[in-house]
Formats: sequence, structure tokens, C-alpha cells
Amino acid sequence: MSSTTAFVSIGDLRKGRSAVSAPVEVAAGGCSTQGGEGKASCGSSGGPDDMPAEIWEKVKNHPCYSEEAHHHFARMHVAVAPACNIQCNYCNRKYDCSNESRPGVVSQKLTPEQAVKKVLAVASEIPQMTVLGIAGPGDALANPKKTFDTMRELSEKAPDIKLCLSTNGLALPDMVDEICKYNIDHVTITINMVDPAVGEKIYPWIFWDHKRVTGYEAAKILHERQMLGLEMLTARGVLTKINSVLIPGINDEHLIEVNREVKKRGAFLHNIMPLISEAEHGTVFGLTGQRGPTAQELKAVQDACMGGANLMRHCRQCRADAVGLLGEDRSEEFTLDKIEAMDVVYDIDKRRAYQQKVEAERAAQHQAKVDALADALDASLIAGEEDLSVLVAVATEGQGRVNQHFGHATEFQIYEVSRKQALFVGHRRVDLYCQGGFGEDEQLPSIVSAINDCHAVLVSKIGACPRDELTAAGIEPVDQYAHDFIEKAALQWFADYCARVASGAIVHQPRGDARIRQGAFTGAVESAA
Ligand code: CLF
Ligand code: SF4
Repeated sequence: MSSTTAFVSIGDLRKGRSAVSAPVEVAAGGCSTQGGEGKASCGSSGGPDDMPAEIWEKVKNHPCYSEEAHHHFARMHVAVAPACNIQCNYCNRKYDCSNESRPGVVSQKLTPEQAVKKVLAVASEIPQMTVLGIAGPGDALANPKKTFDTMRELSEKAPDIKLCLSTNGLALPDMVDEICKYNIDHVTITINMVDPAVGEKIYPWIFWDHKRVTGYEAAKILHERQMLGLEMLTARGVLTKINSVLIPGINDEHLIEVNREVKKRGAFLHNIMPLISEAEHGTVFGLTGQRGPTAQELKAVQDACMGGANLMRHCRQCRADAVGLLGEDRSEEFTLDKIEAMDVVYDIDKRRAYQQKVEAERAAQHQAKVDALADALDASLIAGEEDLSVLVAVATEGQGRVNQHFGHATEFQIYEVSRKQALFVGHRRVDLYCQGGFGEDEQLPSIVSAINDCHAVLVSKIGACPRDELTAAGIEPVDQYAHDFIEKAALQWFADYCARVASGAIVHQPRGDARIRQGAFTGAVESAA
């Protein structure tokens, strides 16, 4: 597989391609069926004012469906679904490494009984765990008995936990009744193409109608089943997220058409994720040298899709047995032997009380952002920089605050800041700088490269050596907003930056591209959630 295809410009990207077959009529309902162009829409950054109350109830504490929620609420996956009914060129489920972070990879496969036990144990220890997802390691709907046995029992024993699953879509149309029966009101479909000619480069075969089907025919069946499944879910009011793996040279430009088509069919969110492809994963793409996109290539495609289906940009490409906040993995604390030794008390009232506290914190975060926006607006006007927009990197360990030391960060969250907004646009994984109490100076160049397109990095604390190195690279290290809410801190820094530009103390300089390959830092990619 060629890995040298030149990346298209955003202008080219916007042209997209001709549309595929027209969608069937679907029931109106759910904010995504009402479109989102020209108004603050109900995407992953949306709030209660952007969508009907019943939709807000479904997304407000789902860390994947709400960007705000992902700072506060956790999800967990149970690996009850080992089999798959298709083959993707980016997947090899035999590869298992607990240090690897990618969907399709797990350390322990579970029976439904074990899975239920594990969910109750995690829920009693992590009260902000609000969502249970089945995301593999194969396909949730290629293992219907195990998936629905787990969901049925959980809907009875833990009714406050939202149920979620992910699928490649092949079996989906046959399962919509079961999905609705157990109140699974969040479903992810991985859709990488709406043109079988593109699809046959991604899927070597599917297992369909008791036989293996290959080539164009296989991709055509998969495409038709995915579209039908999406339409059926929309008609039943199930919130549907579309995951697409961005594969440079194969479907990069094409994903704009995918975005358009899934929006037409009522998708709530579109999550465009980078292919992560390494030879040691043993995948077809890894072994043939197919590369993943750079962070800039990913962002260019996401930006070109703005105005279409709402975008999710905070995905962490979780393992099929992940536990915790997005970006953290506490699965090692909940292995089967550890669960056996735990005193599990599933106290729904205690969980609710805790979650109400989290909601209050989140409301405070939202208000702090609104207040800080006014300052940013004034400052940009004074500076004559009304259109200024810059990226800042943030070190955080959750709760929506700047609360992590530079040296403790294994990822930086990236915000695009302007007078209008502080918008989460992605994350960059980095190697840990602080090793056993000492700064590891050899890591610094790669960390600096990873955030080289940012004007500032907001941290709770930073040592002299990284401070100097960042400053020399033109990235301002900022620790004066330690423990403030992220958006407030980013907007206040921005207002201060504009004021310095206005006073002539500094001259605004555009930043270059971060020199990273997204895949090199994020592990790998799959359909999963
Ligand atoms: Fe899991 Fe997926 Fe449900 Fe979320 S994950 S099944 S929707 S609960 Fe979330 Fe993880 Fe990205 Fe998935 S960050 S891989 S989008
Ligand atoms: Fe199946 Fe998912 Fe692997 Fe594709 S990526 S082969 S859908 S388990």
C-alpha cells in the first residue's frame, strides 16, 4: 500500500465527491435530524441550550457524546465480544499488550456474568462512571448473545448506567429491536466509506449469508447495511455516532462525503480518528507501510467537515477493556482476581449524590468560560486582532482544570482560542518528562515538537529546564492559572496575550506545524467505540 500520496488541500477537501444513494425518509426527532448549519448545534461541545431536553438528558454525562462531560465522567468497556464478521486492513485482534492503547486489544476476555460483576465493582469504586460500552475486541453485534445477555442484566441491576455499543454495522439492521429493548440509546457505527470502490481497499472480506464475500461486492453489502442500520436507529430515536478511520491516500478526501451522507441519515456525531499503523501490530496496513495521518492532516479533514454532521474531537481510541476517564486507563485495578477480593456495594443513591456534585462543578466551569469570553473579546478588539486565533496546550488530569505538572503529562489537550471561543480541538500524547523525580531532558525535543504549533502551554507547575527549552522554541510556559478551569485560563491568557500585542510588548507570530505523526503518539485505531 502506498504511503506517499500527497495530502489534498482544504479547498480540494471541501469539494468532496458526488453523493451516494439517497437516504430513505427517516422520522424527525433528535437534534441531529434537524441539521446544525448556521446555528450553535448539538455536537460534542453542545450544551442544554443547543438541543431538546430529552437529548441533553442522554448526552449530558456521556463522556464521548459531550466534550464537556469528558472532563468529569468516566466510561468503561467490557470485553465480551471476541468474534468479528468482517476483516479490516487495520485490525489484528491477536496482538495483545497491556501497554498498547487501541481498540480491538484486551488483556482479559469476559463472560457476561464476569462482565456484570466487573461493572458493578467499578461503579461502586468510581461513582462518576456513567456509561458502559461494549466495543469488542471483535464486533459487539457479531456476538449478539454475549452482548445482549450482558446488557439485559445490567439494565436490571444498574439502571442508572447508560448502555452503549459499537459495531461495524453489518449485522445492525437485524438487531435494532434488541438494541431498543434493552434501552441501549447510544450506538457507534464505524463507517469508513460510502463508496464500495473505496471500501474494497479497506475491507478484504466480510462474512455474509453463511459465506465469505470479497472485493467490491463485500464493500457494497457492508455499505448498504451500514446506511440501513443508521436510518433504522435514527427512526427509533437512538443516538448514533459515526467513527471513521482516516487513512491517508485512501479515504481522506472521501470522509467529507461520508460526513455529508451520515448527517443526512440522522447521525448525532462524527468522530474522525487517525489510522495508527505500525508493522509490529501485524495488520495489513502496518505490514504494507500504510501510514497514519499527521495531526495537521487530521485537523484539516475535521475542519473541512465543519458545518456538516457535528464532530467529536476528544476521542482517545480506547482499548476494548478500558476503564476510567477518557485518556486514562484504570483497567489494571479491576482484573478478575482483584474484583473477587473487593467488597462491592452498588449504592445508587450515593452514586447520584456524587454525580450531582460533579454537575455543580461542571456548571461552574461553564459559567467561568462565559465570563472569560467577555474579557477575551475586549482585549482582541483593543489589540486590533479581531480574527486572531491561536492554539494552546493544556496539562490536566481531569475536572476540567489546569491541574497537572508539565513533567507529569502524558498528553496535552489542545484548545483553539479566539475572542469567540476556547474550543477543544484534539490531544497530543507525549512521553513522560518526569521520570522518578528527575526531568528526562532527552524527552524534551519530542514533547516540544508535539506542541510546536501552540503559542503557549498551560500547566500547574514547570521546572526551569523545560521552561527555558519551551521559551527558546517560542512556546510560552504559563503556570499562573494553576487549578483554574481550562477554558477560563485559556481565554484569560489569550486576553493577556492580546494586551501585550496591543502595547507593543510582543509581536504576534504565526506558529508552524507540530512535527508529529498523530499515530506515533496515540497507539492505534479501530472501529471500536
Ligand atoms: Fe465506549 Fe464508544 Fe460508547 Fe464511548 S468509547 S462504546 S461511545 S462508551 Fe469514546 Fe473511546 Fe473514542 Fe469510543 S473515546 S474510542 S468514542
Ligand atoms: Fe472487526 Fe473491528 Fe477488527 Fe474491523 S476493526 S476486523 S470491525 S474487530
